[in-house]
Amino acid sequence: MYKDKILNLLRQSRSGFLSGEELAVKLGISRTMVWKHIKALESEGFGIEAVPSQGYRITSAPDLLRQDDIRRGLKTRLIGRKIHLHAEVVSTNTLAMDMASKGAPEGTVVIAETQTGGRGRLGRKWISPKGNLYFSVVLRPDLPTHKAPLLTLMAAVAVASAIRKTCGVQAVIKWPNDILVSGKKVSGLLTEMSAEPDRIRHIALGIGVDVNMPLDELPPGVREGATTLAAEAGRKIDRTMLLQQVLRELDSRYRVLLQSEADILREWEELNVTIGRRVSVSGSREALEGLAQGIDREGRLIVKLDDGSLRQVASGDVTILKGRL
Ligand code: BT5
Repeated sequence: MYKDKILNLLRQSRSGFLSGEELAVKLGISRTMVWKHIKALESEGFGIEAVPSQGYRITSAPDLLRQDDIRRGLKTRLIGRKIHLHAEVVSTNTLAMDMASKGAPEGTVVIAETQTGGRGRLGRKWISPKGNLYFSVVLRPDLPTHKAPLLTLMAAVAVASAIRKTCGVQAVIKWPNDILVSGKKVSGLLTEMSAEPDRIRHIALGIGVDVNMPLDELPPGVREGATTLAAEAGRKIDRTMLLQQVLRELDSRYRVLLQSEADILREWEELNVTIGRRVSVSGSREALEGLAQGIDREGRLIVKLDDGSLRQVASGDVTILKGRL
């Protein structure tokens, strides 16, 4: 606590400097305690200069997410009311689902710097090195279960627009849960649900974004289909700003979605690269190939097969068949 306060005071100081004495007085603690907290900050990776007669000054900060930084200027109504930040977890989605079942309030966000058992869909892995974003949002939407896929579409819109605004790259959505930049995956979404027979009880909306990691952190076979925002933007990305923007975009769209899905679906259509393309779909009930014609009001993909018949696909993996449009 004092550690964070010292950090904030130093950051707010006009000259950048504050003496041990000034910090001690402002916080009502001894100078020895100030010194101990300065040492603790240094051990967390902060560069702190101590200049005689001027005091302490921050010269560099570790590339770590911090509660205070995330909260500062966030200004969301619901999403991020509670934030749990961890250095390492097995999976933020597993943790968020567990917390939700124990009563965690709607809007709780669980974040980790790295995951040891990050999960994709269908038992697949989400490789989670440091330098990226991994987080899950607890939602308790008053919606029937068949509308749950709309939350994934909403999250995809939020992530794609946040990436566009924060990083200035053309992020697009591939149905159902991929965000692509330059045709490569930069983010994946995992929506998990606990439900009554017909109503959603709670949802964990899991979001992984490849931000600043070196691409060779991903194994061959995965690397070729992936990219990072830093690589695409040609600069290191401020993860806190990106995270805040995703949370803001989720916050406003969630409210809209609970009223009517029309606006979200329209935005989704504008940002997606699936509709109008020839696709093959695997991992759903039947493997099929055809023209992706649109999505219905529940977020299912409508595929027109070559015999002219229509199929509504609720889940699966889509490959866009280039050159056969
Ligand atoms: C997804 O699954 O794309 C959902 C990923 C969701 C991850 C978030 S992180 C926070 C939260 N906590 C979790 O445990 N999960 C969520 P899917 O469509 O099944 O794609 C998985 C496939 O993407 C893998 O089989 C790999 O081929 C590829 N992949 C794995 N790690 C990747 C990465 N870091 N970047 C890009 N592609 C990756």
